[in-house]
Parts: sequence; C-alpha cells; structure tokens
Amino acid sequence: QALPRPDLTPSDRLYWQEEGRCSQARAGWLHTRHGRVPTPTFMPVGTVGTVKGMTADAVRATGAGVVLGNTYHLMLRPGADRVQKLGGLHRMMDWPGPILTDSGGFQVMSLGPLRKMDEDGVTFRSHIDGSSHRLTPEISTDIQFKLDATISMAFDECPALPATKERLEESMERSMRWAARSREAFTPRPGYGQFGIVQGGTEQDLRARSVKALTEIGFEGYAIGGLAVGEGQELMFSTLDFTTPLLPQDKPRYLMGVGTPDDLLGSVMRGCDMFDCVMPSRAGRTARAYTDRGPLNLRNARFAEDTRPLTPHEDGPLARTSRAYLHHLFRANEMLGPMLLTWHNLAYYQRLMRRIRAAIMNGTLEALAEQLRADWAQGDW
Ligand code: PRF
Repeated sequence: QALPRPDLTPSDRLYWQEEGRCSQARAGWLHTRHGRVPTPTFMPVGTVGTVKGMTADAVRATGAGVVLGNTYHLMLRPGADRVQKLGGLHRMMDWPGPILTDSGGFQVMSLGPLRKMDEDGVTFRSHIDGSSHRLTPEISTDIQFKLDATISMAFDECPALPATKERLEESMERSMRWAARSREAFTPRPGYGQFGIVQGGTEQDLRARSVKALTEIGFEGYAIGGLAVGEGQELMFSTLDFTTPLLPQDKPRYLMGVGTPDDLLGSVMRGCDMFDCVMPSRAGRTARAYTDRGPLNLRNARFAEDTRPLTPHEDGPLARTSRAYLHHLFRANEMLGPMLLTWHNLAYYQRLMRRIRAAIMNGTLEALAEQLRADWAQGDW
C-alpha cells in the first residue's frame, strides 16, 4: 500500500489528490516520500516509537498507512538527537511508511501544573524524571525534523472545553502566531510536509479567522485541533459543519484525536480525511473489543465459556480465537490478551475506513452509515 515513490521530483512537497466524493465526504490519495496512502485514513498512535504491543509488520497487516509519533515523548526519551543518530524514526521502529508527529503542545497541556506558558513557548517538567525542558515553535519543528517525520505538525495550544470566548480567542491568536513561526522554521524536503492546526473551540468566527490565518501562511495540509476535548459529539459535529467548508478543497484535512467508530463516520461525512486516536489501542489493552455490534468487554464473566470468535464471520487476526480464550488471557493478566485485542481493534478501524472509502467511491455512503449505526446499536450477537 505505502511504497516509496522514486518518481517524486525534488520540488515536490507532500500532496493530496481527490479521487471521489460523496456529498461532503472525500476519497483520495496522500502522496508522500514514504509512499502513498488512501484516504480517509485512520493513523494508529505510536507515541514513543511503538504502537504498543504491536510489531511493525502487524501494524502494516491491519492496512494502516501512516503511524503517529509524539515530539513530547520522544524528545524526553530517547531524545531527538539520538533518534536522528539511529537513522530517524522510520529506521528506529522499522516503519518504512509515512510517519506523522504531533508537535508536543497538546501533550504538554495535559501535564497541568508541571508547565508554564509564555508568548515564546512552554517550559515544562518531564513526567519521567522531573527534569526541565522547553518547547517553542522553532524547537518543536527542529525536533520533528530530527525525528524525520514525513508530516510535521505546527506547534499550537489546545485549550480544554468549555472555555470562555476570550480565552479561546487569545489562545487561537497565539497558536496562529506560533503556526507562522513553525512554518518559518520548517525545512522543505521532497515528499515531506507540514500541517497547520485550526483552533478556535466551538466559535464559528474564531474558526474562520484561524482558517484564514493558516491558509495565508500556506501548509501542505490542515488539521482541526481543539475538538474532542470535552464538548461532546454534537458540538464537535456542528463545529466541523462550519469549519471544513472554509478549508482548501485540494489539501488533506486531519481531525486530531478522534475518535469512536461513530465519530469517524460522522467526521468523514463532514469532510475530514485523516484521524488518529488512542482509542482502539488503549481499549484493546483494557479488554474492549470493537465489533459491528458495538464494543464487547472481554473481562465480563459471560464470556468465560463462550467458544465463539468475537464476531460470527470473523476474518481478522482473531478469526480462530475464542472469546473464552481472550477472557482467560485478561483474567490471568497475560500480555497476549492486550496484544491480540489491540491488533483486533486496529484491524477493525482499518476495515471500517476501507468500507467508508469504498462507499464514497460508489456513492453509497448514506446507506453504509445507516447500516453501520443500526448494527452498532443492536448489541452482541
Ligand atoms: N493540537 C495538537 N494535538 C492534538 C490536538 C490539538 O488540538 C488534539 C485535540 N483533540 C489532539 N491532539 N497539537
């Protein structure tokens, strides 16, 4: 799926090409130095240079195209210079496909009292050893260069919702000044790119001003940040409804940190192309399996002697694995349990994105959406 593209010329940046459309939903291809990826796409989270519990081959086998890395975690351990010495993140984690790295601002925000922000950037203490570190747009962009990220993210601030309009406005304006500095610090390379991040909470005028500021700077793609931070699905969707139409039609759109299968479906239908979330991998580690009839918790006693596979026609990595065995692995705290359910959930998410993409191409997305929602609501077989 994601093969190197020797045909990219030195002047080529990373680019996205539309292939089909169904109302607001788009199907396309993301062309990068590290291969091309069909969109819409779900990007598994590999925070510290590993999709937890998964070999790179297993991640690839689920159909994933892009994986995520995090500036914040990797700068602390093993450090950006060391990753660079080791040949970059692709080499280090044996992932030849595209890698997108988040810029660190969002991860630093979650440190709470351990951080201090000013106009220039953020000073924070490491959650590992308490040592003091600093991130600015320039430092973050430089670290992402050293990590060899195929897609770098602008350095931004993401306020939790609800927040006052004054707070959202100040924060968005600062993120836009940081976006300009991030762009200034970015070193263009063939097939690589940098995305700006739209902020502005759930406020229509702030989102519009944010889009205007970013498109004037000009990026290879645009992310929508500041959502899925406590506002709920309805407000997230209504914000997407007035934000995505403002974005350039010919550039990829990445909705950061989203979401449940139903969130992904609704967000694709509102014009988003790329997603990442810890949900499928984290849920897998806590015994939750995503299925077409909604999530199952394999720790539940009702699965103790359930010899069926997770789903009646299971053809993913767990085609021959019984629910009872999964239940046993989790009850016994065996590491294979989290490994198998992470694999299953990532495979489920990738299959969902393939079905959505095919439906966009066929013009049958509405029908697929109705069927998926009805099935998810039904409960276990
Ligand atoms: N900014 C950045 N990373 C993010 C977000 C953001 O707003 C979100 C919001 N859901 C997730 N990850 N830089």
